[in-house]
Amino acid sequence: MAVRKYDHKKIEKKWQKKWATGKIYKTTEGEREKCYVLDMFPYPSGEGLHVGHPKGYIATDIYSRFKRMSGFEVLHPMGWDAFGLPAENYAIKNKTHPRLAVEKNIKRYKEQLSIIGFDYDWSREINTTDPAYYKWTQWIFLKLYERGLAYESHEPINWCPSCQTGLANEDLEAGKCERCGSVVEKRPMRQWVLKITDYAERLLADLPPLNWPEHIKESQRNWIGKSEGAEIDFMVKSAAGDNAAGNSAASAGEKITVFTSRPETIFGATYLVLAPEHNFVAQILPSLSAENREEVEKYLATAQNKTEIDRTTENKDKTGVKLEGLVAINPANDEEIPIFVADYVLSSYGTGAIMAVPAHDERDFSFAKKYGLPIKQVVAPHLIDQNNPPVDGKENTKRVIVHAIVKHPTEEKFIALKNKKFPWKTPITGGVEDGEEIETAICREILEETGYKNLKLLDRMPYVIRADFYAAHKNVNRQVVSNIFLFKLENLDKNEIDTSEQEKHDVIWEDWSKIDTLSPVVELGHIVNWLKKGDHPYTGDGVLINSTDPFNESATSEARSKIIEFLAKKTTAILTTKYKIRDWVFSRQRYWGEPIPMIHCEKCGAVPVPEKDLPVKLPEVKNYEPTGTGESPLAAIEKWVNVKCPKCGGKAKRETNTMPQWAGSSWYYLRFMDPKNSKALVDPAKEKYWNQVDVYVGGDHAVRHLIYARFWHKFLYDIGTVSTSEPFKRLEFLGFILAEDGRKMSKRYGNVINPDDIVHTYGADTLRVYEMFMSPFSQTTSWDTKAIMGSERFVERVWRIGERFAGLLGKTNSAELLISLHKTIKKVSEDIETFGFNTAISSLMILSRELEHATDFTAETLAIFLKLCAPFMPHVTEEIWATQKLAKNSIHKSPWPTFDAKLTEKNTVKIAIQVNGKVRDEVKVAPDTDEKTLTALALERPEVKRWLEGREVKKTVFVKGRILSFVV
Ligand code: ANZ
Ligand code: ZN
Repeated sequence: MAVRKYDHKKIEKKWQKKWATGKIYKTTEGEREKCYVLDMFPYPSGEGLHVGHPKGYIATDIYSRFKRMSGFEVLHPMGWDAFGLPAENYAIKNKTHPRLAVEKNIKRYKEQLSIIGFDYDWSREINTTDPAYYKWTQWIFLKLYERGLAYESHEPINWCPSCQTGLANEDLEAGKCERCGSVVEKRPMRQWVLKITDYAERLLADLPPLNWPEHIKESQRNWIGKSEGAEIDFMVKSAAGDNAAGNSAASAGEKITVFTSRPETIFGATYLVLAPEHNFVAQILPSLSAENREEVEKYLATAQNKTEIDRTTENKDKTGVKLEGLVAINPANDEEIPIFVADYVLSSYGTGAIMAVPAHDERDFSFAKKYGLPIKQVVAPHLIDQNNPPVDGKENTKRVIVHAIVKHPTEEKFIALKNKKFPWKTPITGGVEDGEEIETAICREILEETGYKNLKLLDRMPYVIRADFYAAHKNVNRQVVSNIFLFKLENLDKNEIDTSEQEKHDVIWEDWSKIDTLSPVVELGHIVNWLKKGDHPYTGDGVLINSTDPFNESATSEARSKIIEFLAKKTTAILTTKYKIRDWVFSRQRYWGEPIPMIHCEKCGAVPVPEKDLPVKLPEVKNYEPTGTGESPLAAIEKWVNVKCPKCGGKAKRETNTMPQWAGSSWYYLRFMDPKNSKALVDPAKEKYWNQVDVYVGGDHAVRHLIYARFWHKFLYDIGTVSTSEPFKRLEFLGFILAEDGRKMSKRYGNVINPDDIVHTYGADTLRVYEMFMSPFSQTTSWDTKAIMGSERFVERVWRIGERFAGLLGKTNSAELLISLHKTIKKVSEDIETFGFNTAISSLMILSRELEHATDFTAETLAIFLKLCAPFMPHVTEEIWATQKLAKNSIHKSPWPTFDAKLTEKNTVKIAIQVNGKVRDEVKVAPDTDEKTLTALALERPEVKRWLEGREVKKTVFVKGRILSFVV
């Protein structure tokens, strides 16, 4: 029988048309269990789609087809996020109205999407710029306003000088405008702000049960930035002996409230720091000495020009200036400590003032080193020797001990004491006698144990360690405080060592690189870390030292609240919680956004537009370019701006700021449930039915969109609009497709690959298979046009199997084929469910080879195979389905195959694939798979291909059921 040629163009066009006219993907709310599958909808840019964009869409298409065939009522919609700067800037550049530009771009996107064969129900298409849609975006704003969650503010906000608009914190990347890369300025400006901070705790608390990638949850957590700590008041007074009378007058009785996440470290607070913007700085300025004032003013000016990132980056040089003539009183011990102004403290977090504890905070540590301020350790790491833990009932003895690392005078070596009885090597260690100086003690110890006498002290570890263990030789528990020193020998002159010492250990020179192989002191980790990283403070938990009783020796976790209680008797000190997230700056001074539905009346102030007057439509204008003055272009349209106050009927003006680009996308997934409803945002029954989005797929916006949408969703839950408190049950984050040159695909680089061209040359089915096969879904990979051929061959093989079937009897399956078939059903079902598309495809490839070489198989087997392939290659499978008359209805409406567990449990073996003797891959096959099948299979595997690329296979060695080896 002649095999017809596979003509993807004809087939794909034909079926796309039939599916559309037959409305086979129409979604209705029914009796069946539902499944809501959603892509992060695109904003239709002027550049059109490149091959990277459809990756997520292909995945949801496969998933939704699989779910539909598995008996679910599937909602898989598509729409357009079309407000915002990208559309507006495109329009300005191309001198068309944004509305027209958006219409044109949407048309182009739809064409591009439609030729890939997606199963969207287009009757549910939405567009955020459609007044019928943004009426509800405005409605949500009114509800937020009603409940006090939208307010006006005049605080300085981020202003992008190039985009000419205010921005939210979420719109910044490393202090720059995320869109255009300009350094943002702080500008005081009237704006609308949404109180997302009211939801901070819930946004955090509801994360754990979500089936989202851990790194996305972590980004959300970091953005919310919860910090439990305390606010503590420090009194200010003029420095003793200072006759700056002005200061004492200006500051008498003043107090500075600090926020700290570590109140238990307060005995180590050796100075205070104020953010340059802190009120107290401006207040005290006039009473500073002329010299100091000038210094401070100069400092304030430079700080103003730095971004927050520059100010807070860990390894950046910390700068600051001291307020002369003033001190603060540490309420824990009444010590007088200096006050600094330094820009590593931000005014926007906590209280804008800190107590600096240089011994336990990196930033304070580097600042204190630079300015020569005291560093006082108050927390010691508390280690328990797990090999030698304290024994209950034994006497506890306290000791101060010392460890020394002693370097060779000329070589990269250090001294280790090699024990003669036990297999260990230790640093030089000794106890400090009562009344003895620590340095003296260690020098004595080195001399006694090694005989070396000309020592030079190089450094001392900046903190001591508390360690507990059982000292077997003395039959007591030891609680030690250990001090660590680094010495270098001036020369190798030495004294004779005592025989008692000689019996205990040998003195050996170890290579410096072996420093972490010393044993068995528990402090070793800390020591090595110090030697490798250099001086750094201890920032972890432990036990308190150098504080007062009863706090000394207590665990940091316990000391926190006890110290606050103690402080509260002397000053104001309370435990509190802070969040890093800031309220959402919601105004944009641009044209292309939803008008904020507010009216400003001379008498009544800000008055909301009555609900019945929604939507407030964006007026048609000639000039929509930004004014740059901080006013929206809408302000110039008098006919639109001047209105009557809805409250008093007097003269009033519309709000002319528009909403940010993230408004419409913060609730669109709800509208897909009920896109045409003019009475409500979503019908409650429909909302109940579709409930949460079951799988949400996208590859951007780890923070912004997801946090905004969660915020609005929770708000809508609170006002009874939705019945769930989280919008997206499961999130799959996709890895991007980069250009062949490994860079981002962009017109700018001239490396864009257009999906239309790929569909034209290879067909949509091949494009779909390739994008899913190229790598695990969440992995970022470069496009490789050469590699498409493998997917093309696979699709063609499926076609040939269909054609070949016509020539078979169609009566029997071999036992082995049946096993493979059922295993493949299981594997493909599981893999699609977990987004393991690439492995699903490889198991289909394996099965396809078996079908190609089988002597006979039944129509049922062919039907099952096609169904498994259908979500990946919907066109070619539908065509074979129809020509082989496997059923009347579309394959995409047929039930998903089920597997027989008895068959899937049958054995298969793992075959190692070697290239030049090295195992490069592994495949699972039936135990008696022959060489030919296996070779063909192996040659298709990406790993094997990689090793064979450009080389000639000289020989293959095959051991049945075990190994296939290529020699090249
Ligand atoms: C004393 C202290 C001791 C601190 C210590 C840390 C370690 P998180 O955990 O991120 O919330 N801080 C407070 N307000 C600040 C501001 N406006 N700008 C810069 N730093 C500020 O950080 C809270 C800690 O960061 C606070 O606790 C404070 O330093 C500092 F061993 O106080 B801490
Ligand atoms: Zn910008």
